[in-house]
Amino acid sequence: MAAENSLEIKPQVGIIMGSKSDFEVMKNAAEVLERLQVPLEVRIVSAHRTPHWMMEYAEEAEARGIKVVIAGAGGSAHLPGMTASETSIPVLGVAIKGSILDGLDALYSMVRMPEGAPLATLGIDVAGAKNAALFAARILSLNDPSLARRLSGYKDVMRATVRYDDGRLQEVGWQKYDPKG
Ligand code: RP5
Repeated sequence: MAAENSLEIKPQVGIIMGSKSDFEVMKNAAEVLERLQVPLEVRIVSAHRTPHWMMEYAEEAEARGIKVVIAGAGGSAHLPGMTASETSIPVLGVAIKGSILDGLDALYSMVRMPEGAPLATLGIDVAGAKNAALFAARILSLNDPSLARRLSGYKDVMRATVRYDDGRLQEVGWQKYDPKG
């Protein structure tokens, strides 16, 4: 019903991945955005197995209210680049490590985009996925002061964690320090 639909929170970030095998990495991006209260959607969109669906997603994302796409893929990794080619909104690529070549194949594929089709490439695997989420949030925070405050709080927690870790290291001494403890 129209009244119900108007209350729906539209996703602002679209997280897409080439395969369900990318999920364990890409869910890290979703978790960061959820923590920052950024509305998101998570979809499986394969450049090679569902090329028409990929184009449809890229063509319609902006009109559906998506402001940034985070695209993760491994291997030849065409999804992020092709999505960046079709849409005008920012696309952030995450290279998935996969079972061979350590993710360098996907990373090189993403950083070799030709002039005119910009794809921001954030890195490989979990750190790449988390940083893609933080970068997406930074883009959105330019027009959202309360998100900017939440991002600042995220940094505060990070800083406090490092200071706590250092405090523990000093307390027990490096000879006895257990980083997992
Ligand atoms: C890519 O191929 C996907 O992004 C995935 O990283 C990789 C392997 O996919 P599966 O064979 O595991 O489905 O398109």
